[in-house]
Amino acid sequence: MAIERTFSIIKPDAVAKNLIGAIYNRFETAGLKVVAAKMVHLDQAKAEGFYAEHSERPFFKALVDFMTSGPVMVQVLEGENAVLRHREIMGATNPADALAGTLRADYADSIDENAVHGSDAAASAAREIAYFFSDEEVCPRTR
Ligand code: RTP
Ligand code: MG
Repeated sequence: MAIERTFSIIKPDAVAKNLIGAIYNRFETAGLKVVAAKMVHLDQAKAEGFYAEHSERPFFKALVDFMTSGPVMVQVLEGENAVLRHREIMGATNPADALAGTLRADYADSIDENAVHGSDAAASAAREIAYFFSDEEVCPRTR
């Protein structure tokens, strides 16, 4: 299986609950290496651009309001089959549907405030990494 990279956000609810370290521990235990990271507080334009694919959905305004409500941690994760592996450890979008032991089952309160984001495909991972990180901010590949 090829080594790939994916994009992750620890959302404002999880940052506010002091869960950054716990969530990083889950990534690392799952074999996902942090190869870039920073804390940012999204403004409305940055959040709207990130979730542009959902701009016509009824939950869009609430999603943007939530994502701008406090700082987030953004990171690039590297590992075998990283996009799918990361989605597996995140769990379903709605924490009520998320498997036990996933990040959303353990740390999310609702579908609107669901703790983490992860890219859903290799193409979106590349786009999302470039939306937040310059080339110099991401560690070069070593393997
Ligand atoms: P994300 O993009 O944040 O990783 O989440 P996801 O792929 O699991 O879900 P997606 O369909 O991309 O939706 C993005 C975010 O919008 C909110 N949402 N609310 N009320 C609803 O029906 C609804 N559906 C989606 C969630 O917060 C979701 O994470
Ligand atoms: Mg999504």
